[in-house]
Amino acid sequence: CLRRYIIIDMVVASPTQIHGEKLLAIELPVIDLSGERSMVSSLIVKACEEYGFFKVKNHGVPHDIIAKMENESFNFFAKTFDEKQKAGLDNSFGYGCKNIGFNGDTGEVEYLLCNTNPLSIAERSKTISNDPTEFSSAMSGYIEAVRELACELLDLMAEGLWVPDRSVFSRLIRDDDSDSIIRLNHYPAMPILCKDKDSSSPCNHNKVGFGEHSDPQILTILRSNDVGGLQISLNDGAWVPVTPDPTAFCVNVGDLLQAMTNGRFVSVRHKALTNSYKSRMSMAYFAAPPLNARIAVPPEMVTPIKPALYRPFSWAEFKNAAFALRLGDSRLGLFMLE
Ligand code: GA4
Repeated sequence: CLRRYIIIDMVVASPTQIHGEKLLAIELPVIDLSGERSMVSSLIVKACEEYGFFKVKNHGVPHDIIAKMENESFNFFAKTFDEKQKAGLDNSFGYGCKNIGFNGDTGEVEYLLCNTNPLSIAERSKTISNDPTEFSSAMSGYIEAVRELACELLDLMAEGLWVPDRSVFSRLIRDDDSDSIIRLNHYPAMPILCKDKDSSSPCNHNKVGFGEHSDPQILTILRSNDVGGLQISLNDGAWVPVTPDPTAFCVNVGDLLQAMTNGRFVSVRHKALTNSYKSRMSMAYFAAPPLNARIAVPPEMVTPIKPALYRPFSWAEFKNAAFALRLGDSRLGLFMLE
């Protein structure tokens, strides 16, 4: 059974509670990739349909590759603001602080956003690290390993969906022109300040690090340190805190995968809150197709009972729409058929 809810008593203040919102503690499905293949693929499909999120263990990404990347990320964010600004934003890539996207969204986060192309990583590393070769090798090694994991998961999804072309999704990411990106996030600890000391209501306003949104790409592979903050939205409006687990990856369906599965998989809205005591670090790989890729449903997934929900579109078209909107806006609606 995948679904296990525990309702948290709202009277008790906890760092993950948000004032006035229904909050559920849920255990996301944890899928062991070393299990029997057909069982693993059907568990993944079920998780993508029910939650759009799941965790994977025995994922095959070597510990030293993760540790090396996390160490580089830690060293970068430990630099002074002036030093970090040398990797400053150009066309949304590079170092950013508090500003998210181009349309006025903000959050308590600083980040490094990079294209995953090896040449552009080598070039950008010169502005990021005092030892660019080391940084570039850590990042390229990490990207290669998580791309492999993303492709494996996408193949398992195609198998679980009984799509005859098993690499229909992963092919888009393996493409040399794939527009995949990587984002290193640092959410500094943000003490909660109680404005009204005499109030009987608990002080539970954790600041928003990265506001509510869905990921536009195909699949996101997220790794965080042992500090919580990620919350996912269930369709009844409840927010679910995800327990951090540095030994696992948290995987979520993006908008494109929702479109390519004709709405069977859900691209679920999520957000990251800051922690009041500890800083949170996360590394997100956003698996995306080439800009000119045509995003369409495999024909087997369209039936008279389940007619096509979205018109075919290119990733460039979708990406432009996403970047023209605010972070929390819904984008797939623009591509829905009548
Ligand atoms: C959400 C997922 C990734 O972090 C990201 C974000 C991007 C940005 O931070 O510049 C976006 C956001 C994300 C969705 C809508 C647009 C674009 C900010 C924003 C307002 C890098 C991505 O690809 O889309």
